[in-house]
Order: sequence, then C-alpha cells, then structure tokens
Amino acid sequence: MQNTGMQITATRHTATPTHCPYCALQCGMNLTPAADGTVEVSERADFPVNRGALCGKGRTAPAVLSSRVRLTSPLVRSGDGTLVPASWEEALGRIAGNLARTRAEHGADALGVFGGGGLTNEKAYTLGKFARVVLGTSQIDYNGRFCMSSAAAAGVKAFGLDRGLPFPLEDIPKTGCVILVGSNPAETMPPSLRYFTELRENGGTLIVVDPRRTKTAEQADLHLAPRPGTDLALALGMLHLVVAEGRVDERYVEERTAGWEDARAAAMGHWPEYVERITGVSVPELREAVRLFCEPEAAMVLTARGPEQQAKGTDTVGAWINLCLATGRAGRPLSGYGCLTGQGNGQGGREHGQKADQLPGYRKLTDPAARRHVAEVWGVDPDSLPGPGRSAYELLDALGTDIRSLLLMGSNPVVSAPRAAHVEERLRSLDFLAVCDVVLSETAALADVVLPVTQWAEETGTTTSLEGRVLLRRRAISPPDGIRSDLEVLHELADRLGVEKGFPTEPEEVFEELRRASAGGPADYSGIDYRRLAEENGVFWPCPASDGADGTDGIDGIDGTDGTTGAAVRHPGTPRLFLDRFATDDGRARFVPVSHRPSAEEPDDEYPVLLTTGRVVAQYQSGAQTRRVDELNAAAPGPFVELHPRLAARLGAADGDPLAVVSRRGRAVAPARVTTGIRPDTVFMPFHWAGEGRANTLTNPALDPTSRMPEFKVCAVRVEAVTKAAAPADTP
Ligand SMILES: Nc1nc2c(c(=O)[nH]1)N[C@H]1C(S)=C(S)[C@@H](COP(=O)(O)OP(=O)(O)OC[C@H]3O[C@@H](n4cnc5c(=O)[nH]c(N)nc54)[C@H](O)[C@@H]3O)O[C@H]1N2
Ligand SMILES: Nc1nc2c(c(=O)[nH]1)N[C@H]1C(S)=C(S)[C@@H](COP(=O)(O)OP(=O)(O)OC[C@H]3O[C@@H](n4cnc5c(=O)[nH]c(N)nc54)[C@H](O)[C@@H]3O)O[C@H]1N2
Ligand code: SF4
Ligand SMILES: [Mo]
Repeated sequence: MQNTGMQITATRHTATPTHCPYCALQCGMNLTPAADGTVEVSERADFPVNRGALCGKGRTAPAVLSSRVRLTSPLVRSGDGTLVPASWEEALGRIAGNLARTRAEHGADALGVFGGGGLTNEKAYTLGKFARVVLGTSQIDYNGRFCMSSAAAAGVKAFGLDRGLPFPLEDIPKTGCVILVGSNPAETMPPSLRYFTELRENGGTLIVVDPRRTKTAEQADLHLAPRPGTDLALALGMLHLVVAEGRVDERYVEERTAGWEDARAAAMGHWPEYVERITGVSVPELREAVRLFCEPEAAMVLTARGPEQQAKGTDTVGAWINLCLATGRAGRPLSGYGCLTGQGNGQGGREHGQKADQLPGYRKLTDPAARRHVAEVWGVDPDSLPGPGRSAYELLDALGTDIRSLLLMGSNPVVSAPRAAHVEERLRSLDFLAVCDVVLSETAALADVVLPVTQWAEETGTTTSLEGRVLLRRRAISPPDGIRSDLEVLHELADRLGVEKGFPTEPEEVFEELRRASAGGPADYSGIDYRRLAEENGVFWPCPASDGADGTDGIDGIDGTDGTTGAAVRHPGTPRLFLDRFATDDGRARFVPVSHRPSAEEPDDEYPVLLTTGRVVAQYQSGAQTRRVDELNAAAPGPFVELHPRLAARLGAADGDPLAVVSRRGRAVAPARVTTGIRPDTVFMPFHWAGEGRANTLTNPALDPTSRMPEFKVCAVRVEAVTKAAAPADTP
C-alpha cells in the first residue's frame, strides 16, 4: 500500500475500480481514499488481464497525486524570465492571445499542437478537433509517432487495419510458439509475463530476438541476439529457410493472401549465410528458430520497439508479417502477428485524430467521405478542415521557423525526442510555448505558460489497451483546488478563441460525440458507452452500434437505456480480428516485397560502436512522473551505459566508471554497467533521464519513409572512459 502523504478530498471511502495511468497493459486496480486524505492502491482481481498483479510503477502511481511533486497553480513567464504563479484567467488569456496573434500574423499553420498517447480517448479526440476546428491548423502530431507508428503502417499495408494485437493476451498461452522481437515485457509490462510463462508450461516455446540478454530473453527457449538494426534481414533469412525447407502453407497463401511471388523472390536473395554475416545470428540458430516456429499447429510473432524504432521499421515489421503469412499464421485461431503497443492509451490515442493525417475512428484526413462524415458531426464545412501536417519530429524540427507557437499536452520531448539538444533549442526559439502537464517536466520548464491539469485518479475517461479493449478509468478522488482538466482547458481556450460550442468538459459527453464521429470508420466505437464499459470490463473495437440490418445507425437505444432495441442487437465487440477475412478490399492479406538495407548510420572508424536505447522496469518514459517517486528512484536512480566486458576492457573501464558516449549529435556521460548480456559491438542506454546522461542527446532523427518513425534503436557512437574530474557533458 502506498501512502502518499498528500491532501486529497475524498469523494467516497469505498474502493473505486480503475486502471493504471502508465503503460498499455492498463492493469486493473482499486483505489481507496483513506481517512487521512491519502489514497491506497489495492488488488482488483476481477480485471482479467493482470488478475490483480501490478508492477512497482502502478503500485506507486498515487505518489504523483501529491501536491509535494505536482503543479498546483498555473505559471507564467515573468519579466525577469522566471516562471511565476498566476491566475487561470491570466494564464488562459495569455495563451489565447498569443495563439490568436500568431495566427493573424503568420497564418494558422504557424500554430503547432503536440499531443500524447497517454491522453484518454476523450482528450485525444478533443485535441484533434481543437487543432482543426478552433485553430484551423494542419500542424498537429503526437508522441505515438515515436512509439508504434511503424507497426501501425505495416499492419495497415498487410491487413488493411491496424489494431496492435488482433487477439486478446489470453490466447498466448494456448499457441505453439511465440517469437518476441525487440520486446522486453519482463521490464516493460511485468504482469504480462505470466502469459509467456504459461505458454511454456503448456509445452509451447518462446523465442526472443534482442541484442541484449534481457530478463525476458532469460525466459526464452531460444534467444537470438542480432546486431541492432538487422531484424529485417533476420526475418528474410527465416522466410528463405521456410521456402527452402518446403514449409510454405501453399493453400493458405493461395486462398487468403496476395503478392506472394514478389515477396518470395525478394526473400530468396537472403541466403542464411548472408543473413548470418549481417545479423550475427548463426545459420543453425536460424534453422532452429524456423523449426520451432513452423512445427506447431499455431504460432505468433509479436514485435515491440526493437525492430520498429528503425528508419526501416515499416519494412522490418512487413518482413515479420510476411513470415506469418507464408506459414499460414495470421487470421487463424491462436495464430497471428501483433504489436505490443506501449503507452496507456497508445492504441486509442492513435485512432481519434491527434495524428497529422487522421480523423476520428481511424479515418484518413485525405478521404473526402471521411471529411464529410466528421465535419457533419463537428457542425463545420468539410472544406474548412485542413489537410495532413508534419510528423512529430518534423514538427519539432520546424519550431521557431515555420511554426511560431506551440500548445503541448502529454509529452516531454526535451527528454524523449531524438536529437534532443536540437529539439530543446527549437523549443526555446519559439515565439510562444504553452504546456499542460501534471508536473513541471523539462519541457514545461521552457514554457511561457504552464497549466496544471488533473490526473487519472481525479477524472473519468476511456483508454484503449494494447489488446484493442476500450476501458473505463473512473474518477476515484477529487482534484486539489486550483487544478483543471485538459478538457476544461480546451473548452476555455476554444471559448476565448471564439468557438463557444462543441468543446464539452464532461468526458462522457465527449465520448458520446466520439462514438458518432467514429461510426462507420475502421476503429468504430459507436456501440460502446460508459455503461457497457462499466458492466463488461471493457469492449474490444470494432463495435458498431448496430449490424446495420435495420438501416439505422442504431446509436440511440442500442444500449437498451430506452427499453427498446437493447441487448438483442448489441454488438459483442471484436476480441479477434481477421478470422474470416482481412480488412482489405478483397479480404486478402498483402505480402510486401522487402529487402535488407543498412541502418541510416553504420559504424565507421570515428564512431565504431552501435548505440541502442530502451527502458528499465522502475522508470516510465521521459521519467517526468516516475522520477518523482522515491521508491522508483531508489530502484533506478540514474542513467547508465550497458556494455560488454570485452569493450569495457578495451576502454580500460570498470563497472561504475563514467563513460562518455559521443555521436554526431552530441555527447552524454553516464556510469558503465558491465555485463556479458549484451553484444560486444553494442552499448545500451535507457532514455528516462535529462541532463548529461540523456540518451536522446545521441540518437539519430533519421526517419522511416512511410511511418516517419525516428531511428531510436540504432546509431553509431564512440565510447570513451572519462575520469570523474574530466570535461562535463556538452550537448551541441
Ligand atoms: N518500465 C517501463 N515500462 C514501459 C515503458 C517505460 O518507459 N518503462 N514505456 C511503455 C511504452 S510507451 C512502450 S513503447 C513500451 C516499450 O516496450 P519494449 O519495446 O519492450 O521496450 P524497449 O526497452 O524500448 O525495447 C525493447 C527491447 O528492444 C531491444 N532492442 C534494441 N535494439 C534492437 C534491435 O535493433 N532489434 C531488436 N530485435 N531489438 C532491439 C532492447 O534491447 C530492448 O530490450 O513499454 C511500455 N512500458
Ligand atoms: N532514445 C529513445 N527515445 C524514446 C524511446 C526509446 O525507446 N528510445 N521511446 C519513444 C516512445 S515509444 C515514446 S512513447 C516516447 C514517450 O516520451 P514522452 O512523450 O516524453 O512520454 P512521457 O514521459 O510519458 O510524457 C508524458 C508527459 O505528459 C504528462 N502527463 C501525463 N498524463 C497527462 C495528462 O493526462 N494530461 C497532460 N496534459 N499531461 C499528462 C507527464 O507528466 C509527462 O510530462 O518516448 C520516445 N523516445
Ligand atoms: S504493467 Fe503497466 S499498466 Fe500494469 S501496473 Fe505496470 S505500468 Fe501499470
Ligand atoms: Mo511508446
């Protein structure tokens, strides 16, 4: 139980069932306000995904509700350059005034909006609507671009639809083999590990593909440790062997797919020996992986950020999907390809319009029918909706030049964006920056106006978990005085910018509109409402309001509240996708013809080592929230550079010695963590910290041509031992 030592006005003293504020597993938990004004987390056994289990981040999440660590008042930049407390009137007035002035002087596209995959569906939807309807700007994108955009792009290409997992987690223990590619759930989603443990207990096998011997890899039957950035070649090598060993499911390929010949031809150029040279994974290991994957009746491939956060992430995921398609392992029971989405609302946040090219319901901003539908729900002229804008990194890179003012909600790019020193400099060069956050993040600290907003436990809203399961997060406590919700902020700003209607502050009212806006789109939520979510422990989309047989959209009355239609036609939701057909026009999945290509930056004499980045169990993302929790800081106090003893010996460095890691973007310093669990040609840094150990000072913003995902997982660096007294980190 976590006692947070803060003042909270309890709305009631019984347990409120809700969900964790952090990752996409969206573990269920109960929150109970205590008599002393603190709040306690307890086990919520009725939610099937985590069955009561929580990681340390979830267990300690209430600590961030404390006024000791959070923002308690709006802040504005004063004449002497410091941030000082201000009234809401003044803070909101400054934001509205600056946005209006910038628009008048430079046009609507000089206004930028940056959102986050941690925002609820209601907030993400409202933020997208605010950008297009109130500001009239095309320049909106969000941090999900840095997260699962490559997997999303590959999923849409191959299956016609992107939903992270096309099946519930409960299917994992029942399949025959799972290949986890660049995914470390033992640290990033600990309660999910039991699905993989149960898989092995049931006789299935687990293959982990990761350049590091992670806690997850330790559980695997087979661990392949490729050179970072070579997963594309690895998947093609496996496909080559599938063909050579006669393991193609010809009948499935014939009946359910298109494009095999070209994909096959591309794969056949990737001989196992050639793939061994590129990846460092030996031919016998490759063969063993193919055998384990192909022998059972059913199998799955799950990717996460390892193969996705590459400048060729879309093609890489495409190659793993090709492997599934050639072997008949997609759109069949207990088989398929899935992406383990990351942020709390990483799935829903990518469906409802905070993405540069998107309208709610996963509709395309360029599709005239989609524009008409959404414009009608919004009560605006379809022609008034702007077109697609820049992707996240491109938007950040344009700050201070094309984009003069930015409204940021739910992200901390000073720590989490690639080439972060440059991004920080771009943020500083803005005419005006407004940030809504719960804490004074490194990005909020640069703002002209900071607005303190309510948090998960203080507000109701929905998230969509990595399973595609829409969930209800309930308000369990009242927020402190002086704090407003993101929805209230957008309502107030819209009002001040002359749009009085269409920005409700009640989450349920927003959700009702989102239902209508999403109706008929790929991510159709129209059959879902708060009452169902409360009763059913979540509903999987697509969930249309009716089967359309009666010709109505069925939204009113479908939930039975009016006592008419109701349960008889209620859509059950869709836990499993593609079993009958894929979401393409002809129902067939598409192979993509892809070939290996090098990373944007390969090692050379000057920068001979590969840097990859990722996470540790006790910190979350940019650390804005978790670095404010004592227990988590004690467990993971700061950055480090993981490296192999052989590399450490070459540098003359021992465990704990400070190392400088230098790339073409800058220099970072952090202590060495020497381990045999990493390739000798690679170093790893977690990205949760600001300051001299910031991993993103080093990373390469080379973008995937389709998804616009930066290459967080591979860049070339030089590693140097430094004495503690030597030069401080410099971040050009
Ligand atoms: N504790 C914790 N949990 C989290 C988060 C957090 O910040 N902290 N964030 C959440 C979010 S938003 C996300 S997106 C998920 C991310 O979840 P994961 O994808 O599991 O996390 P990462 O650590 O980024 O990357 C996974 C693994 O990829 C490996 N890797 C690096 N380069 C390569 C490569 O080239 N190929 C392959 N195959 N593997 C490679 C790394 O060694 C690492 O072990 O976690 C979610 N959960
Ligand atoms: N090198 C490297 N960099 C990476 C990655 C990597 O693997 N390697 N991974 C990338 C990935 S996958 C991701 S998802 C990004 C994430 O990186 P960020 O986008 O920086 O994510 P967070 O740290 O979660 O930032 C969320 C911010 O919003 C605030 N916040 C939380 N809830 C709310 C809310 O409801 N409203 C508002 N207004 N604010 C809120 C938090 O306090 C925090 O300051 O990092 C990316 N960066
Ligand atoms: S695994 Fe994710 S959702 Fe579950 S408690 Fe930990 S951070 Fe929260
Ligand atoms: Mo993420």
